[in-house]
Amino acid sequence: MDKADIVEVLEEIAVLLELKGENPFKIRAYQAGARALETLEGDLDALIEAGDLGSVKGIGAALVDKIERLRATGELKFYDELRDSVAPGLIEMLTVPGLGGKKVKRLHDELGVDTLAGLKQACEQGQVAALKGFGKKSEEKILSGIEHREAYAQRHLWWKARAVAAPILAGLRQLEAVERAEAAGSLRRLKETVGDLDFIVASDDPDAVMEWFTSREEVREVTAKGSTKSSVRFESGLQADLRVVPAAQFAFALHHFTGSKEHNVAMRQRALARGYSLSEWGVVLRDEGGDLRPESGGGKAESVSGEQGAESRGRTAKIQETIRTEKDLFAFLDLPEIPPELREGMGELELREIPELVSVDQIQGVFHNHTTASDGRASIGEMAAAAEALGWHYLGLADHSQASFQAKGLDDERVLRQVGEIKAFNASGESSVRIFAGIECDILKDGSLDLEDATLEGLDYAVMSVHSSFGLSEAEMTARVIKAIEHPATTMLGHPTGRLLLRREPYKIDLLKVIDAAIANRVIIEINANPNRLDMDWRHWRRAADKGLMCAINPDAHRIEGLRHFEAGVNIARKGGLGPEQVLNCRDLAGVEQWFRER
Ligand code: DGT
Ligand code: CA
Ligand code: CA
Ligand code: ZN
Repeated sequence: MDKADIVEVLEEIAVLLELKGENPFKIRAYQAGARALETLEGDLDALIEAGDLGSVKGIGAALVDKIERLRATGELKFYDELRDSVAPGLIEMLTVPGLGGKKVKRLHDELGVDTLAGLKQACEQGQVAALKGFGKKSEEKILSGIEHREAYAQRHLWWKARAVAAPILAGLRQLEAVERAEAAGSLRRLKETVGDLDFIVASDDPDAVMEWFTSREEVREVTAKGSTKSSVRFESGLQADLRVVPAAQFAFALHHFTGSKEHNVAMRQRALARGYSLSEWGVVLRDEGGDLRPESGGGKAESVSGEQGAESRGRTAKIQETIRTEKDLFAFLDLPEIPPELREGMGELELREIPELVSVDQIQGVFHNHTTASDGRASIGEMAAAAEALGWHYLGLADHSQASFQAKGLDDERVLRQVGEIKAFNASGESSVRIFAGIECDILKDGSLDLEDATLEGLDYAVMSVHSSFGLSEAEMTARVIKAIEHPATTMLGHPTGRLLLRREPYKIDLLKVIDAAIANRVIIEINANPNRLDMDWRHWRRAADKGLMCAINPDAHRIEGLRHFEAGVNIARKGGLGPEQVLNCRDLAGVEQWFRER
């Protein structure tokens, strides 16, 4: 376990001890230990080796052994037993914003609640507001926290859903019985969150496919098993539907179950206007009144009598035969092949041609990443090596500024020192990747910046972000961010709404005004590609792209593995309709240097 993970365990132990009402000195020992370890300058392994961990101020004797164990094995019996000794409902309550160990303990002791449902009921009955130190406002906040949490629990991050879907799709494609297999639904449309997975398979041996699908090791529960459709639920709560169709229906089924619903409605209307009815089973001439549903045995089409019926049935069969792919289907309705990520029923059927969308292989580097100087876990050299392995030509580092003290943010002096280190690194020839010296500078409550102008001028570029005072009014927050955008040192605006998908709602801000200010000041807005953020949202990019706003895809990596998240950012850029011209990451090194210089 690395240092930062150990810090998290110590912090969690402190919260659990609070929850159990343990001795405050003991609790403080873990909090102090976590702080001491977090700010430790020297090498942890060397300290352990030399037996000197206990001499670090803040790390008491009781913690030395625990830290060493976590470092060596990643496990700690004391921690596991502590977690097991607390009711799971109480641990869940800790995930409600504003509830820490002490408060959860009081709710438990004084109201007897030990589940989220119980807490919700207590809020609804006004019992929480009546508790000393809570009040009406905090009751409302807890209640809305629980309600958001319930809604959140029904969806999953795209990144996690893809990780579950990928091996299933690969497995399906290897089955002998499977002719074609695709993932459909919101996953295929690259939505930021996914409700459930949808797989479409072409096969004439559905039972073999269903048997394989429902007997996967990762399946926790089979909720339906038939020869056309099966559904399963995985450990994480994520569910998946699998539909098996004959090869002749594959394109129709894939298109239908890719959705979105709104897109399907528009497609059906377009088909109707041309005299056809379109469904997941195929397309039929309307005057035939046909129905291709398999369980209806050919349906009403069967009941059409006489020569005319036979003739139109023949024509329908011919159309059906010529449509083997989605591209054929779109062409049949005189449409270009609309990529799944644009199928949201937001006017995509009016497109006469599909604009070029940015793609993963066009990305030449990324800009907003952290190192061990603030809260990242890799050094400059390690990050550069990882970027080189990804085939990139440049990498922007942007550690936190001082106001983000919990992230060990840099003050002016440390920023300038880091600039020196980056210059030396670039000069050393250690890596073919050029490192850009940047900062993720806090936008303070009044819109001023967290570092001196002279410091900001010494950087290649600067990302400005809001990390505090989320509760401002919309007007105040908008003015605050626009003030930062107007500062001459600002190159990019970081995660413009502060949302954490399925965890925290965006703060109030008028993005239309922010977008206009960014364009007027030639400031870039990032797509924060961390799968938890994906901020700015693609819905806003659709409009912003038309107005000419420039974008940067920023993984906000805190470890080398995090750089990979840039792919999630590319997805959102595509969904937002952005082409390579509007994405700074698609420029070569000279192009990026020029942009920074001109800004
Ligand atoms: P999700 O799972 O909530 O993230 O979103 P989707 O889009 O994957 O929705 P899902 O799984 O309920 O259904 C997959 C697709 O099937 C959906 O995008 C469109 C199609 N579909 C499902 N139900 C309906 C419906 O009632 N009408 C129409 N037109 N299409 C539907
Ligand atoms: Ca779905
Ligand atoms: Ca579904
Ligand atoms: Zn940030």
